Amino acid sequence: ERSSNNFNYGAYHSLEAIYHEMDNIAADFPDLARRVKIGHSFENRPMYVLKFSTGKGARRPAVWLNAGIHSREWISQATAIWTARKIVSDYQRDPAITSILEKMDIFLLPVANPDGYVYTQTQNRLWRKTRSRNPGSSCIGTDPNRNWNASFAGKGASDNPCSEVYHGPHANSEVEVKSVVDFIQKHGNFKCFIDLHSYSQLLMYPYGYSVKKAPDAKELDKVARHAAKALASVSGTEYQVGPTCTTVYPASGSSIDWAYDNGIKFAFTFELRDTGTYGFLLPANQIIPTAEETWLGLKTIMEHVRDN
Ligand code: ING
Ligand code: ZN
Repeated sequence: ERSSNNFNYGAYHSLEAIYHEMDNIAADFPDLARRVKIGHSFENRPMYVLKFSTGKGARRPAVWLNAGIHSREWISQATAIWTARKIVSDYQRDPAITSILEKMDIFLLPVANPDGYVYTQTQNRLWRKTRSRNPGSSCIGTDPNRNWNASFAGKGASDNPCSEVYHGPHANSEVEVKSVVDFIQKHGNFKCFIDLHSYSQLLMYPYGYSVKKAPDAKELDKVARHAAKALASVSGTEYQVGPTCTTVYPASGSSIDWAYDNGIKFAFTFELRDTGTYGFLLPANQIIPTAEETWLGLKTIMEHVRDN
């Protein structure tokens, strides 16, 4: 049974509600969207992606849109599910998304850290990490954005399980990270990886693990500036653009550095609204304005990927 129009995109939702809305989107647009289980979390919750495809050929060039890797950054998961509905609504209406989907598939993971998300809704609103156990420590969880196999355990990550940036016992130790890595590697044709975080209003590209310049830095900077400009055109929200390491701080083992070093050239991280007034506790009345402006940034990047 369908219930497409009762999900309030201007509110924050439970994991179950988000998963149910993903199912509804797929049911409403069976020729365009499919919900795919890519794995499960430490606490055995399913991990679902929406695959958007116009169905012409297997393993087409693809875009990975990642959200909610840090559970407390609720604007990320909320922007992602809004974006899912936007893609199906605008296909064959907006020439930009239509042409993107004529050439590429989009995979969208709205809740990359389901256990953490449930924990922020029930126990501790400001929980960031996974919920995996750490043998020999009473502290819980690993930072899933320090756990990727890209200069693992280097600068800007901690070997202390009690740290908010604990890198975990080894790269891909977190089943949530491993599930994404395995899916992307098995697919083999991803051209773009975008990770949505909050907050600070930044648009960044590799590297975080070093101040070394990415070979494609010039092009990535140009694309990011173009995207930030499009984003700002909606309601004037200003983003700073640059490589992670010098724009925020050094950080090893991150998703976009792994993507970039594994052949996915167009690797970006958005730090969504705001700049600190509300921080992680962004009021729900900013969800739709944030998602609307972010969509223009995402489309600008995907159009560049389409044409390159
Ligand atoms: N910020 C990111 C973090 O993981 C980041 C910054 C982006 C690091 C890209 C590495 C790569 O710390 C938040 N808010 O989580
Ligand atoms: Zn984050």
